[in-house]
Amino acid sequence: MTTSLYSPGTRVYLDSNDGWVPGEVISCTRGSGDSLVLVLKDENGQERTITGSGSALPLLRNPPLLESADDLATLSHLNEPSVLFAVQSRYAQRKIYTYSGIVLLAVNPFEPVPLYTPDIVKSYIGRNKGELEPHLFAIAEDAYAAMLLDGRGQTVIVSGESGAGKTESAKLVMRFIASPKVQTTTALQTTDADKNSFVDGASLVEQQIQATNPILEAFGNAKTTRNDNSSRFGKYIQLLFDTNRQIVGARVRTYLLERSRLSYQATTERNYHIFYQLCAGLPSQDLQELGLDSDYNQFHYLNQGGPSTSEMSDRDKFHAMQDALRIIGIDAQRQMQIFQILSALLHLGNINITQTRTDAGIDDDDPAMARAMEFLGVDASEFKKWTIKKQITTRSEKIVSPITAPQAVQVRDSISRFIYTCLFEWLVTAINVSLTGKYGDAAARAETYIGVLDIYGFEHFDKNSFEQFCINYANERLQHEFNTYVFKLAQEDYVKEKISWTFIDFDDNQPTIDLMESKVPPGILAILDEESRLPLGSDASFLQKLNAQLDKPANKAVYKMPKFANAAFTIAHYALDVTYQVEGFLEKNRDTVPEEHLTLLTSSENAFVREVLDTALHRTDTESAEPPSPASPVSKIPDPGRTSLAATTGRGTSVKKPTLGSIFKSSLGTLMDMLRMTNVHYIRCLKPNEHKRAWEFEPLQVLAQLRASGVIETIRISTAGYPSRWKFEDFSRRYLPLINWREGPQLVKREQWKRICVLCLQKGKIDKSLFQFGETKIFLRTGVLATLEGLRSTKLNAILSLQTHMRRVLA
Ligand code: AD9
Ligand code: MG
Repeated sequence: MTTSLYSPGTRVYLDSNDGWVPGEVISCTRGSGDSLVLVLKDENGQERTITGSGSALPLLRNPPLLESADDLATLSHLNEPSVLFAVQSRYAQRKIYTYSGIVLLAVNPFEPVPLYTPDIVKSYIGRNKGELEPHLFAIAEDAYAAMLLDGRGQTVIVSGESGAGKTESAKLVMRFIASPKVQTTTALQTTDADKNSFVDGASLVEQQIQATNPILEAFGNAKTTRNDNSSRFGKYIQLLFDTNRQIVGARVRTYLLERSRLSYQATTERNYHIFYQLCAGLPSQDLQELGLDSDYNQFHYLNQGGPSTSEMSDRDKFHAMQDALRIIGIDAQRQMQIFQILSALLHLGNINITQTRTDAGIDDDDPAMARAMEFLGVDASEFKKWTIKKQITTRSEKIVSPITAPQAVQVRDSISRFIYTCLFEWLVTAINVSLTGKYGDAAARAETYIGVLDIYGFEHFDKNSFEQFCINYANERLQHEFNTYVFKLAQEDYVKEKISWTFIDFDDNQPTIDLMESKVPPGILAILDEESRLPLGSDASFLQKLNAQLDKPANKAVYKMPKFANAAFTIAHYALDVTYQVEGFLEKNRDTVPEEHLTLLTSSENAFVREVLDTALHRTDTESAEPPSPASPVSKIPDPGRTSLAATTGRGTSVKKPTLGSIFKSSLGTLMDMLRMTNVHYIRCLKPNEHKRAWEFEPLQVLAQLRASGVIETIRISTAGYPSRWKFEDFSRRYLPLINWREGPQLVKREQWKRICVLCLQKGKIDKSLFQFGETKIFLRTGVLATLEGLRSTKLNAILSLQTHMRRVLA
């Protein structure tokens, strides 16, 4: 086999320090045993000799036709450099989109690109996926067309690492789907889209749908080291359609907002945008009333990341956000109440907690506390008491004891984080009420939907904690769905074309998922939950239990105790191994606010504060605006999971909170069930460089992402066995030059495509084991297309020189 793969002129990739360089075989001779001696030349003219067999020999490079193919699944040689070079050479031509089978790859251009103009929007409407250049709009149109076809729900899943372009892509997809289909006359903008983003002539519903973005981004996005506008929550938005396939509304579900950011930001990072927007955008009188200042560095919650260097205009964003709030029905008065709560949080963070000899202390007339409590409608002395003391209930009595200053700071911060999360939940609810109609009428009228999932991508930092654990767990689950789906599709093609095939194994990540979420035997989340419920549970004993229960031969491939890191454990993810520091896991999973504080807050004098807490603690979905009764409409559209912060254990204050891990697990479970019911479409965003620089492509960095997202693996799955599939006619037309010039045109005339295919394969001396005929397509094993391409260009060159010769003779 190997001998026939290499001969003088064979195009290959040669290993180099930073990946591969294209090269060519100069000569090929037999070495000892089954080894080959190859003399090679790289594109810089450097020669080298390689002796060996199998994987020691260089990888094969595709013929020029395929090299920058707009669908990687058509590559004849499916190896890493081929995939990488295809994406890279397209990016160099400013083509940021490439198909990879059913997946659209999108490489971030990091500058506005003229790809979303009204004309382009229009051109993709009603067109099939393969007809035009790869594009987000083609995927969106594909989803829309599939929905029209049989009314089935659709989901567009957007994934990729932080800063890769998921949110921008998701917004463009949403805009394409929600834009008036008949006359699309307004430009869709790529960045800074929140300003003037509303499509002219858009209906109220369409405006409301677009209004969700500036609101959710203000409250749920922040500047991180990787992305100035990083989403710190997952989002699934369903655009709802009625029987006439008109948009009637939408519904948003959010997943696990990052809580720690509210009270702590790493260097150069920021808190959620909304706080800076508020300080930059409010008129000075309002600022004064709220005790704010356009110089936000005086706030502990806003100054930990160092001087803010956001490029984005907070003031403009603030006004766009206010417009958006108005569109979803939150009037100026309500907005002011929201701002009051936000200011209260900033003041909370500035409460001065001191350490006396034994316990924590707060001045009775601490001005920050006074302000915060005024806005929250809570009695300052009660607040103070329960911030510097704790109460333990034993069987017979309640014991109150002092705590230390660091503990009191923790209490204070946990309250801020809790209120902020409630406010976020309340906003999501308000958005849903507006998007589905107060009593869910729109949801009731809806017959089908297109969902767009914009979830945080796989993450790994120098230090990884509970947040990364949850994010990566979500990605494992998504990857599993993806594998199963792609594999199923590949099989369906074989069955449909009635060709014989054998089961192809692929890397299944189920063992990793089991390790993370299994109930029996307990996996990591179960062990964490158990430990979190113990009053004396600790991160250290959590780790001990992990090691005791999980570090065993059965888990050898997925669970590791790191050699050099203390207080950490390693999980082998589908993308790569990630080591998690256990510190903080328990605290973050418990996510508790002292019971006494909960009581204070839920009995606040401020009705809006009570409403915010109540919404988040008890119900979060829109249908709850009215209790469902036989008379009230019930949505036919399945719900991708509620995000309620607490189980509904009845009203009152003794709310028993489930852990964050268990909430996340169950909402992911519902989401997966939901995705399984829909037709899925995949967009994988890629980040071409770390510096957010336009048109700079770092091959190794992109390769890592292609590996991590399983793109290469899934091309392999979807094309397992037979990487190339061509319709008889397409194949015939391309390779017609191979066959007799008299017979060819005759066959074409009679449309005997299959016959032409047979003749072409005979001409290429292609072994029977290397192809199969299906009902409408020809299936080719790896390398066949490269052989045929070689023959074709030889033939065409011969014809060309013959023509030149004839012309010269005749002249
Ligand atoms: V995170 O996981 O939420 O941190 P995302 O969502 O993947 O991340 P985002 O969409 O926010 O990344 O994109 C990051 C930045 O890349 C944007 O702020 C834009 O400046 C830039 N970007 C992304 N996509 C496009 C595009 N299609 N055209 C122009 C883009 N710029
Ligand atoms: Mg994002």
